[in-house]
Amino acid sequence: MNENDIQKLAVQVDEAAFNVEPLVMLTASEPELTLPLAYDVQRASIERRLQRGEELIGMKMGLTSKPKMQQMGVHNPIYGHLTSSMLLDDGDAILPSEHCHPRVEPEIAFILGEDLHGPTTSAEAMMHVSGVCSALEVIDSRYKDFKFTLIDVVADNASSSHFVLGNTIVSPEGFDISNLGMVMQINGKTVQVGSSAAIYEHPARSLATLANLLAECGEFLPAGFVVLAGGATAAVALSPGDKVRLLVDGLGSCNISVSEEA
Ligand code: OOG
Ligand code: MG
Repeated sequence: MNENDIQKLAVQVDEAAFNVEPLVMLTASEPELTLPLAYDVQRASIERRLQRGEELIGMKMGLTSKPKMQQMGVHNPIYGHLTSSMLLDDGDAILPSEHCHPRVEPEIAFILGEDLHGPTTSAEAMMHVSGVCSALEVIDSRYKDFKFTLIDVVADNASSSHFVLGNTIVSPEGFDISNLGMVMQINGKTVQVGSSAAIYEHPARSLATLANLLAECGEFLPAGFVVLAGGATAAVALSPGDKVRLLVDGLGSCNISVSEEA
C-alpha cells in the first residue's frame, strides 16, 4: 500500500462520518491493510478534519475493559484522536441525523497539566495529570451493523463521535481513582453499573499505555490534552429523546441527550 491508497481509505472513513453513510469494512476489500497502516489511515482522516478547521484536543483509549472487548469481539486496546467538534458541553444533545447508530459508554477522563512522554509507568503518568473527571462517550462506528475487526476500527478512529466531560474536575493528588463506582442511567433507569477498576485494571494504566504507544511513533501527549481512558462497561444503543446521566463516586455526574427530531 502506498500513500495514495492510505489517502483513499482516509477519505472513505471521513466521508462516511461526514455523510452518515455506513461503510462495508475496509479489510473486506483491502487484505494488505495492517494495523500500523490502519493507524496511518486514522491519522490521515484526522488531518482532513484539521484542514476543515477542527482542532486536536485529546486522545482516547478504547477496548480497555473486558465488557467492551466482549461486546465488540475485539480484544486489543486501541487509541483514537479527539477533535474540537467532538466535544460537547455537559447536558448538550446530539442529533440523530448526524449519527449512523450511536451508542453511549461511561468513562473516566484525564486532563493533562504537563506534557506526557512515554515510556512511562502508571504512577509517573498520573504526576502529569492536573484533573480527573467523569465522561460519557458517544461512539458511532462507520461500519455497517457496528461490526468490525481490530484493523477496521483503528482506521475508523476507534468509532469516535462525541464526548462530554463532567463539570466536577478533581485533582488526582490524594484521590484514589482505582475503584470508583460508575452508574449510567437512561431516562432515569439504570442501564449499566461498573467500576473504574474495569478500565485496564486501573484508568492510569490506560493513560500510561497510550503514552507508551505514542512514544513508539515519536509522539507524546501535550499539556492541556483530554484523555478518555475507555468505557468501563458495554456501550448502550441510543434512541431519539434519550437522556443519559453518568454518576461516578467522587466525580459527580455528567449528562448527554439525544434530540427528539433529526
Ligand atoms: C470501539 C471504540 C471503543 C471504548 O471506550 O472502549 C471505545 C467501539 O467499541 O466501537 O471507545
Ligand atoms: Mg470509549
